[in-house]
Amino acid sequence: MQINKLSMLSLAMATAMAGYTGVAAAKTVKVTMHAKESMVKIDNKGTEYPAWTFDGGIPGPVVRVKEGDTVEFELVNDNTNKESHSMDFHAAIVDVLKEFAPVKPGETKKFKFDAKYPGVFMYHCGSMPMHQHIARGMYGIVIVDPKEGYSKDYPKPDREYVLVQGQFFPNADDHHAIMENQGWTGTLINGKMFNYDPVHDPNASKVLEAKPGERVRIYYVNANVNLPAAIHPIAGIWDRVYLNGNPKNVIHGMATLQLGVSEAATLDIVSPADRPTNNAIVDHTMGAAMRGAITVLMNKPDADPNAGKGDSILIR
Ligand SMILES: [Cu+2]
Repeated sequence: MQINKLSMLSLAMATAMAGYTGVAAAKTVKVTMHAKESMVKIDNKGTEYPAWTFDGGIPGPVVRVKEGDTVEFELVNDNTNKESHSMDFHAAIVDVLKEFAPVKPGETKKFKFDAKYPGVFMYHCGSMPMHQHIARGMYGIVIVDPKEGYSKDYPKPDREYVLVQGQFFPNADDHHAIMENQGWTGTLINGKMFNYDPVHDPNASKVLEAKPGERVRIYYVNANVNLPAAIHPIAGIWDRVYLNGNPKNVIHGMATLQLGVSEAATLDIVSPADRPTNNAIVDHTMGAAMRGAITVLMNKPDADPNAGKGDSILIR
């Protein structure tokens, strides 16, 4: 993600000169992504897979803006690619035939949209066969922070983490099988099976970390091709769940949140303050959990002070 400070400045100045006060000026945020057809590692032991990606990783880059901002987006389809690709931002209100149209290899497309609603949103490639482009890794998350900022109803979290779930089909070329949900052998969390689960995968080395009693905010996207997800923090309860991540859509005390395909949510958990504990954030759909959808959250006094802060909310 790139932010064009000049554009931000000119808009901010224009707003200031128009006499507005008390409301943060809307910014223009420039985002450029390159479609890349490249090998990626889809598990902790380094198994390689011929992915299609935004910027070379699964998921693509985190796009984070504030409600009211304008996103100026550019998709570069590198001329080394074989496929057309496109961008479908669920945070955008535009024309599917215009802004989201396919971009051929060697071509570039630009469009812009205003982030009108706060929350969390999926993005994905919409080129045909769409299910294959998503299954091979072309998806990611947009976070639109509310313009009002934090409040009693939307408290400031101590840590933030992004979790994007996807289905893994090892036979990447068989798009008929992917459409029929056949041959699905893995669930990717931020691009890897058991990415943050050293309990079930001896090759896993990463976990989510927080200190006891901290409020941990998870931004979750279900980027599965065909299956809903049932998101549950084992040994915990979601203190608050914000449907689609919108602070107005709050539910308290949820054990499990069902997320349909492409659905996203913001989930808060607060661990006991008086002792170290662990949670396992799972897709409670057992076929998904056992294929890789288990994420360990360690709540410990010596948690890395930088984990889940600033720009390090998606752990690669
Ligand atoms: Cu694509």
